[in-house]
Amino acid sequence: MAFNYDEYLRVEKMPTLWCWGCGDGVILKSIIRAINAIGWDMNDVCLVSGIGCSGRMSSYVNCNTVHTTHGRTLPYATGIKLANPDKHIIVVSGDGDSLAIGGNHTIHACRRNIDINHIIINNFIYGLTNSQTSPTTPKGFWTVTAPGGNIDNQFDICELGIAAGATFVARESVLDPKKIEKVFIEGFKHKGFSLFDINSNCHVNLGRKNKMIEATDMLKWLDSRVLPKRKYDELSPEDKKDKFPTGILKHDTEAKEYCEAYAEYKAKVTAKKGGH
Ligand SMILES: Cc1ncc(C[n+]2csc(CCOP(=O)(O)OP(=O)(O)O)c2C)c(N)n1
Repeated sequence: MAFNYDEYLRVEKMPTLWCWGCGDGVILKSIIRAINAIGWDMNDVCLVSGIGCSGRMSSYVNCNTVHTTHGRTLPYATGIKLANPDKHIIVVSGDGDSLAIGGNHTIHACRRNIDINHIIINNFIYGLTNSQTSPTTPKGFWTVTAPGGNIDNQFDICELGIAAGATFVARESVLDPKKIEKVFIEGFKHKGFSLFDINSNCHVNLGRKNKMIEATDMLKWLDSRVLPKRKYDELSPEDKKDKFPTGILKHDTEAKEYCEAYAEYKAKVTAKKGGH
């Protein structure tokens, strides 16, 4: 559907600070398109971001925004949602922000099933600070903190979210913006915690330092790792190694949402105290 993107953007902040060709721009556009498709009023949306290249997202979207500290997006977002249960909360953070310094908050937000949409821009590296290893950096990759090649195992963001209790979990890559938009629409409408693992390119601070010389080499690498869940499920266990399913991987509409549980709790406790 054609619409005026400028209404959703802080045009005075353009051009963005992101490197040319960065996947963050694809994700920005997908967020806007999903909000437009659902028909949310931007006055009812709050976008919370952390520190990192991904953290710049809150500078560009023309809604209520909070640019918080590194690793602490979800505590801020949880407070905002509990105080404003009728508002729509979108959290955008990097793989370092959400899984290293903020890993604890991520698993507990999944467990609580609070109605927050948590987008992890997974570019497999600390982008802003020039290439430190993150919890999703693949084994063997050069990073500034592992110049001999990363030896750590990686988190699978979706498996982590499913195990921790997130009720909507999806993965897509920036190679498929229409699919990102689709999972955002479904996840944003979902009442509960929605976790998105959006695979993105950092061709400057990861790709070109790992023999992916052209920006498009990193895009090809991204594309080679993912395939739709339906096709992934048909692979042998051996072929599944280093491949990741895309699409909606979990959608549980039955689980109790946290703001509702909290309202019930508050009513119960208040009644016990005789209404005070
Ligand atoms: C408490 C704290 N520790 C460390 C930093 C430095 N720092 C800023 S951004 C960042 C990592 C960014 O990586 P990621 O979260 O993956 O986001 P990206 O830049 O790749 O989008 C770090 C370590 C900080 N700002 N605050």
